Amino acid sequence: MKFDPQSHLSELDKVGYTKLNGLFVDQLPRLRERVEQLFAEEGDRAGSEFRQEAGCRRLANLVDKGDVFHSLLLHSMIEPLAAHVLGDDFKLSSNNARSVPPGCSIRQPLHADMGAVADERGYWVCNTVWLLTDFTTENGAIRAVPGSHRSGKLPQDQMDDPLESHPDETLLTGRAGDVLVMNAHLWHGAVENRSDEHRTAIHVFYCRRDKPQQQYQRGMIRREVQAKLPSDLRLLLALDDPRNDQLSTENVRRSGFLPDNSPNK
Ligand SMILES: O=C(O)CCC(=O)C(=O)O
Repeated sequence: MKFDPQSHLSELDKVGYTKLNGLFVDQLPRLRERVEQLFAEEGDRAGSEFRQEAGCRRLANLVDKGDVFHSLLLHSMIEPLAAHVLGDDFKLSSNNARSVPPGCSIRQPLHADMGAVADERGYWVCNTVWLLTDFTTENGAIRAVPGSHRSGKLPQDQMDDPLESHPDETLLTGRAGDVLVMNAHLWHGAVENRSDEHRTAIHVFYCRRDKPQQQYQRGMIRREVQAKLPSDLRLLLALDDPRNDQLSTENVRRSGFLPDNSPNK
């Protein structure tokens, strides 16, 4: 694998996403095994700590659910790209998985994650999608509108129906083991799965430190798991950050498009 940092940074600036090919191929078997084990263990509850999504399988709070996920959070190739979008002072916002079952006919509306709009300091959300399976033209890959992160607008305010195709949208395909890094203000959303296999990915979602986490890590990760985390991960997760406690405790858990039917709100 050969990476050209400058071309990834330029792509992030210009189109709003970039792909690192084959970055975690070695870790695929362990990650796939753990994700499928969690889907089996959690059954109907899977994803309920955040939001469940009609027609698709989700997992939330992965930092709590295995060391195998921890190595993705501070990857040396990803950190500079996230910092390019967010500035150096960023934290984890959430760590989830999403899997589109074979034949799933439901698509996501175009959205920006958390419904986030860049503010006077600039961008504040950056998502990384770790492909556990190939993303093909048939199996529920992510569509995105290149350059839309620069619009300062949300699709729901600009389109009659964000479920419809956008004239400029393109499909982000890739191979298992690739990582897609997205400026998460980019208008994007996964499409239907017309194949006969699951399409599965892990999301490591970051935000600027002055914003709320999508999922309050200190409140969700069990104390015994927190106690074993090294200092660089504690910092990333904002476990010892009183400002984050304030920002992230009250009714956040915001999705860019999923309704909140959680009993916590
Ligand atoms: O399909 C995926 O893994 C990403 C979907 C997405 O954009 C989201 O759930 O916000």
